[in-house]
Amino acid sequence: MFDSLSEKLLGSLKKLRGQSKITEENVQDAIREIRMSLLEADVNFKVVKKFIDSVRAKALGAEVLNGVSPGQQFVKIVHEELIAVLGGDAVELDLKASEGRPAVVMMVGLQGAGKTTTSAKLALFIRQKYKKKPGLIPADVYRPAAIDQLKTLGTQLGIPVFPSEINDKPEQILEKAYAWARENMVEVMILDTAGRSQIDDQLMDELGRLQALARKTSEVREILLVADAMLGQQSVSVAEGFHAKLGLTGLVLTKVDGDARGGAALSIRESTGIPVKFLGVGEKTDALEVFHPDRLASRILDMGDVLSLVEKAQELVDEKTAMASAKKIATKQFTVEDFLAQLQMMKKMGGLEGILGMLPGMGQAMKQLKDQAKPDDEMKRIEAIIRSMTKAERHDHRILNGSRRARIAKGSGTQVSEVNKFIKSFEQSQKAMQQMMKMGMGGMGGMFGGGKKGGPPGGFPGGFPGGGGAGRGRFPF
Ligand SMILES: Nc1nc2c(ncn2[C@@H]2O[C@H](COP(=O)(O)OP(=O)(O)O)[C@@H](O)[C@H]2O)c(=O)[nH]1
Ligand SMILES: [Mg+2]
Repeated sequence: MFDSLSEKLLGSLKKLRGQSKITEENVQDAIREIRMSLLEADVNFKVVKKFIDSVRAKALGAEVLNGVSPGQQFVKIVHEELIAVLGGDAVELDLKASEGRPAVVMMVGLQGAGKTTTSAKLALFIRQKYKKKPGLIPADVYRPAAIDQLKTLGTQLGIPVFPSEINDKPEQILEKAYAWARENMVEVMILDTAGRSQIDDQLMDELGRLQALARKTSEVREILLVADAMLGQQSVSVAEGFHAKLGLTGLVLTKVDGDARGGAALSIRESTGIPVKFLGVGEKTDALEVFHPDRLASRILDMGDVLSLVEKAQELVDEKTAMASAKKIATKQFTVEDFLAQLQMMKKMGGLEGILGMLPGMGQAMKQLKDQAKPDDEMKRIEAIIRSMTKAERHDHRILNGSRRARIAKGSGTQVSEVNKFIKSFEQSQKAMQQMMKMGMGGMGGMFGGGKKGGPPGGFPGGFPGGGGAGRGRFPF
C-alpha cells in the first residue's frame, strides 16, 4: 500500500537529508518532487496544493533545532503535514446505546465497494474490541445473493444474522429487526444496505427513509461510507454525494491492499472533512485495520530514525522549560530540583547512550563512554539521591549538613561519600552552566561540548539543556 508514493517521497527527501546545508534551490527541488509524487499517487490537486503550501510555510518559519540537520527537520515537517492531511488523530466508533435501544451502524456505498464484506469484518471487530454483541441485518433485498452472502459470513463468525426475506421492503426489515435484536440481546445492529453502480436519487431516497426510520427506534450512531480505494480521488465526489444526503460519520476505505497509490486516503479527509475510520486490507474477515493517521504517515515516510531524533530535540528545547532554567541560571537560582528535571528529560531521551546512539557517527564516542563508567547507572544513582532529599534541601543544597547527608545516603541506598560527590558535581555543574550562559552556548551544544572541561566528574554530563536561544538558525529559504 502506498508503495510508489512512499518510494518517491523517500527518494526526494533522502537527497535533502544527506545535505548538511540546505539551499533554497534544493528545497525547491524537493518540494517539486513531492508535488509530483502526490499527483502521481492520484491525490486531489487541491489537496496537493494545500499540502505543499503548508509544508513550504512551515519550513520557512521553522527554527532549526540544535542537534539535527535542516534536512532532517524538513523530513519531520513533511511527516507532520502528512498526518494532518490524513486526519490527525484516529477516530473511534461511537456505539453508545441508550436503554433498550440498540446502536445502529449503517453501511452505505456503491455496489461492489465492499459493504457486505466490511459489515462482517466490523461485526467481528466490535465483538473483539468493544466487547459488544453485534447483529447483522441484510437490507440489500434486490439481490438474493447479497442476503446469503451475509448469512454465510455471519455463520462463519458465529454472529447472528437477521433472517431478512427477499420480498420484504428494507423498512419492514428494519422494524422486524428491532424485535429480533432485543430478543437476541444484540447491542449493535449493523445494517448492510443496497448499492448502485453510481449515486442515484432512488437509492439515496431509500437510504434516507431507512435512516429516518432507524432514528425513530434506535440510536443511529454511525453512517459509514464504504469506498473502494482503487477509485483514487474519484472517491471524493462519491463521498460528497452520500454525505450531502445522509450526513456520514466516517469512511471505510476498502481494497487498500490492491491500491499502491493511496490517492483516496490522502484526498478524502482533507476534501470532505469526513474521517477515515477503517481500512479494508484483504478479503478475509479479519482484514480490517483501524485507521491511524500517524502510523500511516510513518509507514509512507519510512524514516523512523530521523523522526524520533527530531522529536526528541524538540522536546528538549521546549521553550518554556528552556526559558525558565535560563532565567534561573542567570540569577544563580539553579537548584537541585531543576537538576532533577533535566535528569528526567535526559531519561526520556533514552539516557546518554540512547541520545548518542541516535546520532550518526557517534559509535566511537559510545565505545569510549562504555570503557569509562556506565553513565546511565550513574544517572540512576543520582536520581535516587535527589529523591531522598527534602523540598527545602532541593531548593537550597547549602543547608546539607553532615546529618542530612547521612540521612540521604541511607534513604537512597548510597554511601555518604557518594552524596558528597554528587553535591560537589552539582555545584560544578551549576558553575559550568552559568559559564555557558555567559558564553552564549545552550541546548545540545552544552551537552556535548560543555562536559569536557566544565562538567562534573563521574562521566555525568553537566550542562545539560541550558537556555535555548543561541545556536539556532532558520531555514535559508
Ligand atoms: N482485496 C480486497 N477485496 C475486498 C476488500 N473488501 C471487499 N473485497 C472484495 O470486493 C468484492 C465486493 O465486496 P462486497 O462486500 O460484496 O461489496 P458490496 O457490493 O459493497 O456489498 C468481494 O469480492 C470482496 O471479497 C478488501 O479490503 N480487499
Ligand atoms: Mg453487498
